[in-house]
Amino acid sequence: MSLDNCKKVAAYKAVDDFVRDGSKVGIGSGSTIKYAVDRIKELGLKNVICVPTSFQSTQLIVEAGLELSDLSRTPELDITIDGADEVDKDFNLIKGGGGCQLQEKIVAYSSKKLIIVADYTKESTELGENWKKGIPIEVVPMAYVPVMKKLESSSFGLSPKLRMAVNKAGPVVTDNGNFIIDAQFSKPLSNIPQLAIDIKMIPGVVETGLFVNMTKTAYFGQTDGTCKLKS
Ligand code: DER
Repeated sequence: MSLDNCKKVAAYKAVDDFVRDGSKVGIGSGSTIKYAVDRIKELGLKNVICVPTSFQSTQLIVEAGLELSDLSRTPELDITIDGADEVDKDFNLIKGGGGCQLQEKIVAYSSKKLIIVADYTKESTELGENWKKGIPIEVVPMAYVPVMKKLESSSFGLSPKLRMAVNKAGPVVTDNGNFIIDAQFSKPLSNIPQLAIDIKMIPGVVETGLFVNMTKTAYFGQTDGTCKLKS
Protein backbone atom coordinates (compact mmCIF):
# COMPACT_ATOMS: atom_id res chain seq x y z
CA MET A 1 0.00 0.00 0.00
CA SER A 2 1.34 3.46 -0.88
CA LEU A 3 2.25 5.98 1.81
CA ASP A 4 -0.68 8.12 0.71
CA ASN A 5 -3.03 5.22 1.30
CA CYS A 6 -1.46 4.65 4.72
CA LYS A 7 -2.14 8.31 5.53
CA LYS A 8 -5.71 7.91 4.30
CA VAL A 9 -6.33 4.82 6.46
CA ALA A 10 -5.10 6.67 9.58
CA ALA A 11 -7.07 9.85 8.87
CA TYR A 12 -10.31 8.02 8.07
CA LYS A 13 -10.11 5.92 11.24
CA ALA A 14 -9.47 8.97 13.43
CA VAL A 15 -12.43 10.84 11.95
CA ASP A 16 -14.68 7.80 12.26
CA ASP A 17 -13.68 7.38 15.90
CA PHE A 18 -13.89 10.99 17.05
CA VAL A 19 -15.86 13.35 14.78
CA ARG A 20 -19.63 13.60 15.29
CA ASP A 21 -22.45 15.98 14.26
CA GLY A 22 -21.73 19.32 15.90
CA SER A 23 -18.06 18.59 16.60
CA LYS A 24 -15.73 21.59 16.90
CA VAL A 25 -12.58 20.43 15.14
CA GLY A 26 -9.12 21.92 14.76
CA ILE A 27 -7.80 21.05 11.32
CA GLY A 28 -4.03 20.58 11.13
CA SER A 29 -1.73 21.19 8.20
CA GLY A 30 0.24 19.00 5.83
CA SER A 31 -0.67 16.17 3.47
CA THR A 32 -2.28 13.65 5.85
CA ILE A 33 -4.91 16.01 7.20
CA LYS A 34 -6.37 16.34 3.70
CA TYR A 35 -7.78 12.84 4.07
CA ALA A 36 -9.40 13.72 7.38
CA VAL A 37 -11.17 16.67 5.75
CA ASP A 38 -12.23 14.42 2.86
CA ARG A 39 -13.71 11.95 5.35
CA ILE A 40 -15.62 14.60 7.30
CA LYS A 41 -17.13 15.77 4.02
CA GLU A 42 -17.82 12.20 2.86
CA LEU A 43 -19.69 11.37 6.07
CA GLY A 44 -21.92 14.40 5.58
CA LEU A 45 -21.74 15.19 9.27
CA LYS A 46 -23.94 18.11 10.34
CA ASN A 47 -22.81 21.37 11.95
CA VAL A 48 -19.15 20.43 12.16
CA ILE A 49 -17.19 23.61 12.85
CA CYS A 50 -13.58 23.69 11.64
CA VAL A 51 -10.76 25.94 12.84
CA PRO A 52 -7.68 26.01 10.57
CA THR A 53 -3.98 26.00 11.47
CA SER A 54 -2.61 27.60 8.28
CA PHE A 55 -3.60 29.08 4.95
CA GLN A 56 -3.35 25.56 3.54
CA SER A 57 -5.69 24.24 6.20
CA THR A 58 -8.12 27.09 5.51
CA GLN A 59 -8.14 26.18 1.82
CA LEU A 60 -8.88 22.52 2.64
CA ILE A 61 -11.85 23.53 4.82
CA VAL A 62 -13.26 26.01 2.29
CA GLU A 63 -12.78 23.71 -0.71
CA ALA A 64 -14.56 20.90 1.16
CA GLY A 65 -17.48 23.23 1.87
CA LEU A 66 -17.12 22.80 5.63
CA GLU A 67 -17.96 25.53 8.14
CA LEU A 68 -14.89 27.71 8.69
CA SER A 69 -14.38 29.35 12.06
CA ASP A 70 -11.52 30.74 14.13
CA LEU A 71 -10.42 30.80 17.76
CA SER A 72 -12.10 34.15 18.37
CA ARG A 73 -15.49 32.64 17.63
CA THR A 74 -14.70 29.04 18.65
CA PRO A 75 -12.08 29.27 21.42
CA GLU A 76 -12.70 25.77 22.82
CA LEU A 77 -12.47 22.83 20.44
CA ASP A 78 -13.48 19.23 21.02
CA ILE A 79 -10.56 17.79 19.08
CA THR A 80 -7.73 18.77 16.80
CA ILE A 81 -6.66 16.31 14.15
CA ASP A 82 -3.15 16.87 12.79
CA GLY A 83 -0.18 15.14 11.25
CA ALA A 84 3.31 14.82 12.65
CA ASP A 85 6.81 14.45 11.30
CA GLU A 86 7.74 12.01 14.07
CA VAL A 87 6.17 10.50 17.22
CA ASP A 88 8.42 8.90 19.84
CA LYS A 89 7.62 6.21 22.40
CA ASP A 90 6.58 8.85 24.95
CA PHE A 91 4.36 10.81 22.53
CA ASN A 92 6.91 13.59 22.10
CA LEU A 93 6.31 14.97 18.62
CA ILE A 94 8.33 16.74 16.02
CA LYS A 95 6.07 18.93 13.92
CA GLY A 96 6.70 21.79 11.54
CA GLY A 97 7.93 19.94 8.50
CA GLY A 98 5.35 22.03 6.69
CA GLY A 99 6.26 25.16 8.60
CA CYS A 100 2.89 25.48 10.36
CA GLN A 101 3.76 24.56 13.94
CA LEU A 102 2.88 27.92 15.54
CA GLN A 103 -0.81 27.95 14.68
CA GLU A 104 -0.95 24.15 15.00
CA LYS A 105 0.27 24.31 18.59
CA ILE A 106 -2.10 27.16 19.47
CA VAL A 107 -5.12 25.34 18.02
CA ALA A 108 -4.09 22.00 19.55
CA TYR A 109 -3.69 23.71 22.93
CA SER A 110 -7.24 25.09 22.54
CA SER A 111 -8.63 21.56 22.09
CA LYS A 112 -9.72 18.96 24.61
CA LYS A 113 -7.78 16.35 22.65
CA LEU A 114 -5.06 16.34 19.98
CA ILE A 115 -5.21 13.34 17.67
CA ILE A 116 -2.25 12.56 15.43
CA VAL A 117 -2.73 10.87 12.07
CA ALA A 118 0.22 9.62 10.08
CA ASP A 119 1.71 6.86 7.99
CA TYR A 120 3.80 4.19 9.72
CA THR A 121 7.10 5.93 8.89
CA LYS A 122 6.33 8.60 11.49
CA GLU A 123 6.38 6.21 14.46
CA SER A 124 9.78 6.03 16.18
CA THR A 125 11.19 4.95 19.51
CA GLU A 126 13.38 8.05 19.82
CA LEU A 127 13.08 11.40 17.99
CA GLY A 128 15.57 11.53 15.15
CA GLU A 129 15.35 7.82 14.36
CA ASN A 130 13.41 8.44 11.15
CA TRP A 131 13.04 12.24 10.91
CA LYS A 132 16.43 13.64 9.88
CA LYS A 133 15.56 17.27 9.22
CA GLY A 134 15.87 18.46 12.80
CA ILE A 135 13.60 20.51 15.06
CA PRO A 136 11.67 23.21 13.16
CA ILE A 137 11.89 26.48 15.10
CA GLU A 138 9.89 29.56 14.08
CA VAL A 139 11.84 32.77 14.67
CA VAL A 140 11.35 36.48 14.20
CA PRO A 141 13.35 37.36 11.04
CA MET A 142 15.50 40.04 12.70
CA ALA A 143 16.69 37.49 15.26
CA TYR A 144 17.54 34.48 13.13
CA VAL A 145 21.33 34.90 13.22
CA PRO A 146 21.69 35.25 17.02
CA VAL A 147 19.19 32.43 17.52
CA MET A 148 21.22 30.18 15.20
CA LYS A 149 24.42 31.08 17.09
CA LYS A 150 22.81 30.19 20.41
CA LEU A 151 21.47 26.88 19.04
CA GLU A 152 24.92 25.85 17.82
CA SER A 153 26.62 26.91 21.05
CA SER A 154 27.75 24.31 23.57
CA SER A 155 24.60 24.89 25.63
CA PHE A 156 22.49 23.30 22.88
CA GLY A 157 24.91 21.56 20.50
CA LEU A 158 22.45 21.64 17.63
CA SER A 159 23.16 22.22 13.92
CA PRO A 160 20.78 24.98 12.83
CA LYS A 161 19.99 25.77 9.20
CA LEU A 162 17.75 28.55 7.92
CA ARG A 163 14.98 26.95 5.84
CA MET A 164 15.25 28.26 2.30
CA ALA A 165 12.29 28.42 -0.08
CA VAL A 166 12.21 26.29 -3.22
CA ASN A 167 9.82 28.21 -5.49
CA LYS A 168 10.82 31.63 -4.21
CA ALA A 169 14.19 33.28 -3.74
CA GLY A 170 15.30 33.53 -0.14
CA PRO A 171 14.09 31.97 3.12
CA VAL A 172 10.72 30.33 3.72
CA VAL A 173 8.35 32.92 5.26
CA THR A 174 5.64 31.39 7.45
CA ASP A 175 1.93 32.32 7.46
CA ASN A 176 2.86 34.52 10.41
CA GLY A 177 5.67 36.40 8.60
CA ASN A 178 8.50 34.59 10.35
CA PHE A 179 11.47 32.41 9.36
CA ILE A 180 12.04 28.74 10.16
CA ILE A 181 15.31 27.34 11.49
CA ASP A 182 15.73 23.56 11.26
CA ALA A 183 17.94 22.53 14.17
CA GLN A 184 19.48 19.17 13.35
CA PHE A 185 20.81 16.81 15.98
CA SER A 186 23.11 13.82 15.59
CA LYS A 187 22.56 12.01 18.88
CA PRO A 188 19.29 11.23 20.70
CA LEU A 189 17.79 14.23 22.45
CA SER A 190 17.85 14.07 26.24
CA ASN A 191 15.21 15.66 28.47
CA ILE A 192 12.97 16.77 25.61
CA PRO A 193 10.52 18.66 27.85
CA GLN A 194 13.35 20.83 29.19
CA LEU A 195 14.90 21.25 25.73
CA ALA A 196 11.57 22.52 24.40
CA ILE A 197 11.44 25.12 27.19
CA ASP A 198 15.09 26.14 26.79
CA ILE A 199 14.75 26.70 23.03
CA LYS A 200 11.50 28.63 23.49
CA MET A 201 13.25 30.95 25.98
CA ILE A 202 15.83 32.13 23.44
CA PRO A 203 14.78 35.72 22.59
CA GLY A 204 13.44 35.75 19.03
CA VAL A 205 12.08 32.22 19.09
CA VAL A 206 8.33 32.26 18.47
CA GLU A 207 7.59 28.52 18.70
CA THR A 208 9.32 25.17 18.41
CA GLY A 209 8.20 22.05 16.60
CA LEU A 210 8.61 20.00 19.79
CA PHE A 211 5.11 19.09 20.99
CA VAL A 212 5.47 17.74 24.51
CA ASN A 213 2.66 16.31 26.69
CA MET A 214 0.11 17.39 24.07
CA THR A 215 -1.29 14.08 22.96
CA LYS A 216 -1.73 10.47 23.91
CA THR A 217 -3.51 9.34 20.73
CA ALA A 218 -1.91 8.58 17.37
CA TYR A 219 -3.15 6.59 14.39
CA PHE A 220 -0.52 5.07 12.07
CA GLY A 221 -1.60 3.65 8.72
CA GLN A 222 0.22 0.41 7.88
CA THR A 223 1.27 -1.02 4.51
CA ASP A 224 -1.14 -3.94 4.92
CA GLY A 225 -4.09 -1.57 5.02
CA THR A 226 -4.59 -1.78 8.78
CA CYS A 227 -4.38 1.10 11.19
CA LYS A 228 -2.30 0.95 14.38
CA LEU A 229 -3.66 2.98 17.28
CA LYS A 230 -1.03 4.14 19.80
CA SER A 231 -2.67 5.47 22.94
O1 DER B 1 4.13 20.80 9.35
C1 DER B 1 3.44 20.11 10.11
O2 DER B 1 3.42 20.30 11.33
C2 DER B 1 2.67 18.93 9.54
O3 DER B 1 1.54 18.65 10.32
C3 DER B 1 3.61 17.74 9.53
O4 DER B 1 4.04 17.56 10.86
C4 DER B 1 2.97 16.49 8.99
O5 DER B 1 2.83 16.65 7.62
P1 DER B 1 2.40 15.42 6.68
O6 DER B 1 1.01 15.04 7.11
O7 DER B 1 2.45 16.00 5.30
O8 DER B 1 3.41 14.32 6.91
